[in-house]
Formats: sequence, C-alpha cells, structure tokens
Amino acid sequence: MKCKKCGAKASVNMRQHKLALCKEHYLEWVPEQTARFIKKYEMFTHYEKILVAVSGGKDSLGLWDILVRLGYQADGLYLGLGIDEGINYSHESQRLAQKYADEHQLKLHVVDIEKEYGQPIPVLADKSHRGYGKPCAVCGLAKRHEMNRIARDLGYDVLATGHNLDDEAAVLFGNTLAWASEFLLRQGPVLPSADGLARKVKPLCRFYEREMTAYCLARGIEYIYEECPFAEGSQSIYYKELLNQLETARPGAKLTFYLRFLEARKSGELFIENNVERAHLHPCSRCGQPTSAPDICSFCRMIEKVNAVTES
Ligand code: Q46
Ligand code: ZN
Ligand code: ZN
Repeated sequence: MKCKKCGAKASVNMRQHKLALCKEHYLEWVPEQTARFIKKYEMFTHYEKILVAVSGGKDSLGLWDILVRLGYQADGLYLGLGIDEGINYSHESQRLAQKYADEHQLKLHVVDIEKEYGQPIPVLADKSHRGYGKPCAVCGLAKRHEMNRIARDLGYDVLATGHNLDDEAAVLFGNTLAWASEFLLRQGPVLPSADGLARKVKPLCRFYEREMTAYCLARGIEYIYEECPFAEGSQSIYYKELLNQLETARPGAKLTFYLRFLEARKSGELFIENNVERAHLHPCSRCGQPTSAPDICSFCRMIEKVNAVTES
C-alpha cells in the first residue's frame, strides 16, 4: 500500500477514510485534522489558556503533543489517584506524564488526591460505600471535581480531555441503549461553560483509538500501555468490543454512528430536547463549585462521609 500524498510505502491505512499515509504525512495529517475539528466545533482559540487532563496514556499525551505542535497555550494536569495495586498504575502513569512534560519543557500541574483529601481513590470508594466493589464512580466524581476546581482556580479558559472516537461511540451506545436523554443531550465535542463549570472539549473525538496509538508510536511518545486495573470487565470495554465487531464487518460504522448523532443533535432531531429539564445549579456551600444538590455537592458529601467513618 502506498502513501496517497507522496507514493512512498504507507505505514498507516485508514479504511474508513480510504486513506493510506506514510509516517511523515501521517504526522502532518493528525494535527491538520485536529485543527479542523477545533475550528468546526468552536472549541477554543489561540488566545485562550487550555488545561489538558493528562493521564499518562496515549490519548491524553497525544492530545497534549498535538495542541503544542499547533501552537496552542496548553498546560497539563495530572491527577494522582493512588491506584497502585498490581502494576503500580498511578506511579507509572505519573512518571510518564512528567517525563513527557520535562522533555518538552511544558508545565504539568500535579494534584494528589491522597494529599488533598487524606485518602487515595480506592480507600475513598471503600469508606464512602459508593463503590459497589469498584472505585470507578468515586474516581469519576473526584476527577470531574478536581479538574474543574483546578481549571477555575488557575484561570484556564477550557479543559481538554483525550476522549477518542472509540470512547465516545461506546458512551453513545450505552446512552442510546438506556435512552438516557439528559446524557445524550450533554454528549458532544464541546460542553459550554455554565454557572462556574469550565468549558470542556474533546478535540480527539473523531480519531479512532488505533489512530492515536499510531500517532504516539510515530512521534516516539512513551505512554502507559496498561489500562487502570479497575477498568477490567467494565461495561464500556464490553461496548467497545461489540462496536469493534461491527467495525470489522462494516468499516466506518463507528464514525458514522457518532457523526450522525452529532448532526441529529445539532439540528434538534433527537426528539428529546424539549422534554429534558435542565438542572438548576448553585454553588456548593463548602467548595463553591456548582451543584444541583440541595446544599453541598456530591463530592463534598462523599468526603464528609469518609471523614465520619475514619473518625469513628
Ligand atoms: S474510573 Fe475506574 Fe478509570 Fe478511575 S478507577 Fe480506574 S477504571 S481510572 S477511566
Ligand atoms: Zn507520504
Ligand atoms: Zn463541594
């Protein structure tokens, strides 16, 4: 297979785009496409300060690399979750995030959950009894809370995450199966800022996971290969496997599923827009972040519960 641009031997073949490229042209194509998506979905401008949530994995490090190559003002945020059983996941992912930042002279903010709140994520999950055996619910809550807190406290205009097409299609699939209308309405490449919530963007939402792997390998970016040990057996992995089977039989199916959804959502054809009541947000009386809960936000309530258990 030959590169469509120069005729040299292709190293990446994207069946869904009917496009094969050599390494050099692939490394040009990915940022060009990202710049196009940033513009199309009006994510941010070169004048805005971007905070990239960096986990040490290929998507977030790839995203940071692309944004910096495109000349955006992008700093990183690493959240230390304290998930160190088995493969030393947190320790290794922080090492790789820091390594990338140091090698490219970039600023990486590091927030350690245990230092901030007294316990690592698995213990917070256990003590708050929100885990049902897995710490993912508490982890997601803590990540959202901390990312928004840091973006607000340090004056960033926008928070960027490395969600790729496989992630977005799996979430969309789950939300569609459940007809979770409120989640469907909120799912998109941009979540505008509102009542103290930072704008959230997903510049990689149209890249397949394997395209990000190819990008990081071609750029020589060292990233953590292993998933978080708690991801094993998760619903989202199961949905990804199902969608991969579909993609093998019908190349491009995943992209079409996602893009058609975005079109329908934009033109108000989801038939759910008018039925969803928007939650009224007000500042949490403890941390000041927006919440729809009556007094304090669910994160502060979780921490309060953990502290009560710890003290008793
Ligand atoms: S939520 Fe669950 Fe992830 Fe947190 S505990 Fe690991 S798998 S990192 S995306
Ligand atoms: Zn080429
Ligand atoms: Zn709060």
